[in-house]
Amino acid sequence: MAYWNVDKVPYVGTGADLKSGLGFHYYNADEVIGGKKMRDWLRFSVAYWHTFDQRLVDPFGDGTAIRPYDKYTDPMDQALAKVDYAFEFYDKLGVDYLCFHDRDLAPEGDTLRQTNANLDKVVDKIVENQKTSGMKVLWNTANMFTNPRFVAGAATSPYADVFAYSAAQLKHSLEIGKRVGSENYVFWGGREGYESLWNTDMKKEQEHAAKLFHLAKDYANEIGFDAQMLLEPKPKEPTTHQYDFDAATTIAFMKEYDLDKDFKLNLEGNHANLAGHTYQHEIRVAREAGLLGSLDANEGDKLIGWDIDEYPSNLYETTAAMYEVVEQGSIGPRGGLNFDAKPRRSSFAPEDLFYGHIVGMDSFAAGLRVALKMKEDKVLENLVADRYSSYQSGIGADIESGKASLADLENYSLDKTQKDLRDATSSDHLEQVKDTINHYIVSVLGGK
Ligand code: XUL
Ligand code: CO
Repeated sequence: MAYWNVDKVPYVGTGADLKSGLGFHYYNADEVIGGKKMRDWLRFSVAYWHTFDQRLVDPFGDGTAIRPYDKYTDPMDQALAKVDYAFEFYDKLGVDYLCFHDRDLAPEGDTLRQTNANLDKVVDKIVENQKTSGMKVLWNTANMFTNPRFVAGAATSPYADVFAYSAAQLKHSLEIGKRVGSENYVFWGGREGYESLWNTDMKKEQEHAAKLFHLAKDYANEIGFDAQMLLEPKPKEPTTHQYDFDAATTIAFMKEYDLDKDFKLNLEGNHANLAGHTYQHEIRVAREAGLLGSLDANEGDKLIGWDIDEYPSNLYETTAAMYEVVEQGSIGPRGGLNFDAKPRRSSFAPEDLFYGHIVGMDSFAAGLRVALKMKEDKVLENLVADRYSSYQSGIGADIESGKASLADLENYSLDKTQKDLRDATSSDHLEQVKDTINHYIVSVLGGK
């Protein structure tokens, strides 16, 4: 039976009619580029929450989404039916991975025991569908931010019962991760932060957050759930300050609490922007620390101040992100690109879920093609090597090797004139570099 009124999305390439509609122009799943199939470079994943549950609400308005399973009025009937819609969606789109929160899948009961029973029924159906489709789970997670019990956090809640409940919820979520074979397990601490420092014991809250992460990893080891653990930074929203602020802050936290051996980072475009960074910056920081785990694919909007989770379409940003990925050789040991993204409130039709993923997948596929070509031609590599070449000999080599003391450097510098130091620098021709990048984007994609 066809649940979505859309055909399987074909690869049409760039030769097709510009307005040809549903089709990939740059994403050709089985094409080998840079030594790997595109599907293996990108490992695209569909986010259950935004794709199947999101009603397209915003802070000022109700949801506008029209979804084909709205006809099911009983929440459990709808939850079970949605699994069928989801798996047909994955097949038609041609993705290999899905991601979900526990609460995306099934309604809560009054007790955790009842909630777990609802959830297990839906997970049974997901496991069945995985067997027939081969779909894999990139990561799962526990939603510990929506229910009012998490008003002041989950692990960082001042209320011990809430910590205990969160740990219990997490335990079941890890068991589900094992059942569905999740390759990673994500923690996004939506409410693990504070509204005000005046009533907050920040040290205690951060110790509690670390405690729950350690408990989770220990339990995963105990049950043989071999997922890569990931922390997902975000600076704020819904809290005024979230402890996992950005990549650098989270890495410092991981090192302080001895989590950096077992955890890596899941980085998201719009979160980077909220922290005052580019996506590329966040990926670079994680990559250079050896802690890049996976990516949530979306983008923000310069004109809107909140997390809008827009499908990525900015080729400049996707090229920059994929440049870092190509540099690392992969997104992460088991990473992928999960579309933590939703349509705008005005694109409320069911097929817009396809268009959104198509523009996102095509944008990252395009970025990958450009980044690989830039890397192959060593454009930026040569430029960067040249920029730092003064460290290869003379005083630069002495600085690098640790041979030069402050006294040596004083001796070397004392009689250098203003002109000598001006002559030691040279223009980086940054505008020319940017023109080169534009030229790569246009020519690589145009020639494809
Ligand atoms: C929220 C966000 C979450 C996490 C998973 O901004 O990104 O959807 O990815 O909880
Ligand atoms: Co996310």
